[in-house]
Amino acid sequence: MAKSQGNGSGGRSLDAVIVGAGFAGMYMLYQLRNLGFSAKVIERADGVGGTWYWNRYPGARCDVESLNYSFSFDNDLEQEWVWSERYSPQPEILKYANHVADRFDLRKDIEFQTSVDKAVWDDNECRWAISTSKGETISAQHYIMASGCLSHSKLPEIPGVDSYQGPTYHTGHWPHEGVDFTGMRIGVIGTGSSGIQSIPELAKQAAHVTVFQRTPNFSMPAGNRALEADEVDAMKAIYPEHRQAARTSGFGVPVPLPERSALEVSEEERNEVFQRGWDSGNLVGMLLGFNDLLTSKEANDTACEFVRNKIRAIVKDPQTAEDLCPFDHPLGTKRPCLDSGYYETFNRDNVKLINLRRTPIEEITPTGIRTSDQEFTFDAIIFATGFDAMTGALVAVDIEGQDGITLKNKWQDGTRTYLGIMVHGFPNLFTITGPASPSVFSNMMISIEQHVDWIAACMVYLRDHGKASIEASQEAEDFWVQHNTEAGDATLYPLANSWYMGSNVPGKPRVLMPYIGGVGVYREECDDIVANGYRGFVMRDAREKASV
Ligand code: FAD
Ligand code: N01
Repeated sequence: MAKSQGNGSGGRSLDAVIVGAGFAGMYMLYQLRNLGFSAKVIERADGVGGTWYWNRYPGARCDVESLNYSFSFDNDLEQEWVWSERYSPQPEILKYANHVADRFDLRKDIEFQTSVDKAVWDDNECRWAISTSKGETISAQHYIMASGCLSHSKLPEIPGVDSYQGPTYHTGHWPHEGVDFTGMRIGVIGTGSSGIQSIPELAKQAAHVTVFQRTPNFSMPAGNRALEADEVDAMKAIYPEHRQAARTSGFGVPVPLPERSALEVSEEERNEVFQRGWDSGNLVGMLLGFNDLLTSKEANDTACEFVRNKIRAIVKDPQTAEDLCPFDHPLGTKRPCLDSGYYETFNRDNVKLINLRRTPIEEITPTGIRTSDQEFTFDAIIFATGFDAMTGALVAVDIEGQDGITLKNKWQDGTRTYLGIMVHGFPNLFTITGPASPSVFSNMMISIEQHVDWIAACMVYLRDHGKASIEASQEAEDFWVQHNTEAGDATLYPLANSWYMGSNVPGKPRVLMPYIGGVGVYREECDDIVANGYRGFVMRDAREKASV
């Protein structure tokens, strides 16, 4: 077992540094420690949980069912933990993350309130020099980014965004003590999942809520409810088979795949299938009603119209209903949402929708928000404006690979990875749920576990074979970039201006970042690559220089 030791420049020397103590970083640490590697997690926050540490806004909860959205790597953990709701709320998921940290004694190897700011690859030593906000530079053979796909929050690019004098809150950085909006007039910018979850709760408390919507989203009722003891027991009895089915599924949740096209059935039958999907309270319930909803615009249009008719039936004011109806993207191509009374909230007297397509925001003022036709005064403004997704947290660290090339520069025209796990020119850098892996197109727990297991096995292989480094070859990376693009181009995803496509960040290259080939197919590919001697990867013996 490699011991943590000095690196000659005052810092420590480790087998691995892991960035982030969300579910990915915690499981990575657990695995590496069990395998005898010296590893430390560096985490900016003062606690574990990642997403569930930061996103504490009212109404925050998962939208993959808790019985699926949980770790499967430890049978006892799986059997002992009891989820209270179908879609458990943020405090319970954070409690689970803390339970995992305590149960496996992870905290002793996590350094909180510390950021990783820079990492430089030394091609002679085959090691990373990783600099932290505490002024330390740690030497590590392996550098593992578990920094999250949705952890780098962003404010809107609106003139005057810093000029508002009242309190502002971003859903991704919610105060730990909560916020009491009683009696306040508040403005909310953003109607993605965070806005859609929080607006109904905010409306119950605040005196008045003005919702600023640029793009209407498709949302379906979550059908959230308390879980019955017998259904939890029933799941626990079949967990091994259930998890295995999830690992080989398309989206990381075992659901039957449809065989028919939406266009080959009568309108009546189609609407019956959509109604079942709508009632299922399942994120992919409607999308998996037919086999062509993500590939045929004509088929997808029928599902869009079904949802729009639901919105029209729920929202009483016809203009508000029409403004809430999405027309600019196919269903599912922006992340679909599950809600608890979102559309109904617009029937309340204290909620008003502002359609920014008609009256855009011109500026944020010291007292509120001014659109092209009105000035609003608020006691607080909430930014539900999302994240620089997939790449934001990765390139926020100044990562310098071979020949001084930075990850940021390498990706300036679009993300390039092999399997979303490694990047050519950056040996021994692993990205958990990185770009071009199924990641956000899946139940993330399944994808996190698969990546962590793959990386851990790879590190064992290197150790057992006396290898100092592993790197994706240029050819393998080119192949995977092309494959990822082709998989995306066969779907409707490129039609939307979504964070999947990088469209929410000005200047970000327009590339479908996550891999849509499916969790099961992707896992097979990863396993096949290993079975074929790590096809597409180049390894170096200690101190051996190799041209890759
Ligand atoms: P994160 O949980 O994002 O953790 C990354 C950690 O890295 C953070 O704690 C961050 O502080 C730290 N970090 C980043 N950069 C640095 C640095 N330079 N130095 C130090 N620390 C750093 N997915 C699902 O599958 N189902 C769901 O229902 C679901 N719900 C979600 C709800 C919300 C509100 C959001 C925002 C996301 C949701 N997701 C969901 C996606 C979710 O992000 C993943 O499921 C999962 O929690 C990601 O875990 P992670 O460990 O990979 O990353
Ligand atoms: O962020 P988003 P999010 N002016 O990017 C608007 C996961 N998640 O935090 O669409 C006006 O989806 C922007 O408008 P537009 C999930 O994967 C899950 O809500 O760009 N508006 C959009 O409406 C999710 O997809 C859950 O036109 C501006 C909104 O802000 C991901 O995290 C809950 C604007 C941002 O929506 C991100 O969700 C929460 C501007 N200048 C999050 N800039 C679950 O339910 C941005 N917007 C499990």
